[in-house]
Amino acid sequence: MQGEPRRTARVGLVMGSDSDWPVMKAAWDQLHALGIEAELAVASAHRTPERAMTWARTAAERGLRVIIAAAGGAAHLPGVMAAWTTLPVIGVPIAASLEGLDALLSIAQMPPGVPVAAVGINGARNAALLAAEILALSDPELAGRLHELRRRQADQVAEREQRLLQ
Ligand code: RP5
Repeated sequence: MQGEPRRTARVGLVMGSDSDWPVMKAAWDQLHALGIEAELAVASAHRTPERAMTWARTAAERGLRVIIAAAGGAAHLPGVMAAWTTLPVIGVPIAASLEGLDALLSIAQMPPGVPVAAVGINGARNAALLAAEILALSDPELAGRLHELRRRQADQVAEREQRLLQ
């Protein structure tokens, strides 16, 4: 875990390995671009099960409101998070093996009663945006920033279309 968690962190970003960081940095950067404080941790469902359990069990009392959990291979970490907290958990399948299909299925196929919201393989940025949308339900300023992001995105599509014709 990276130092003391920031007191204002609302999103917890946890990865099964530091090798997931090159993918997950996009989530971290997107959260910060939206002005959302986040907490970063490496905790494996298999290699550090107690650390993973404790991090999830204490997440809500630390002030977190959403968890983004990334893992590759037998990607059990998002499910373990969801088992220990009722905070919403967004799982990011990492393409560490089998082009990420194994991780996607591991994350998506949760038993009824313990949900995890799975984004696409290596879908780090979408995970951050989904976390932001959840927070924006009770944060009108953040909702405004998300609307602005969507507007800019739409403008970029139109600009690219124009370039096709030049
Ligand atoms: C998973 O196994 C991790 O989330 C990572 O995606 C994958 C490989 O981990 P390392 O062997 O690189 O630590 O648990």
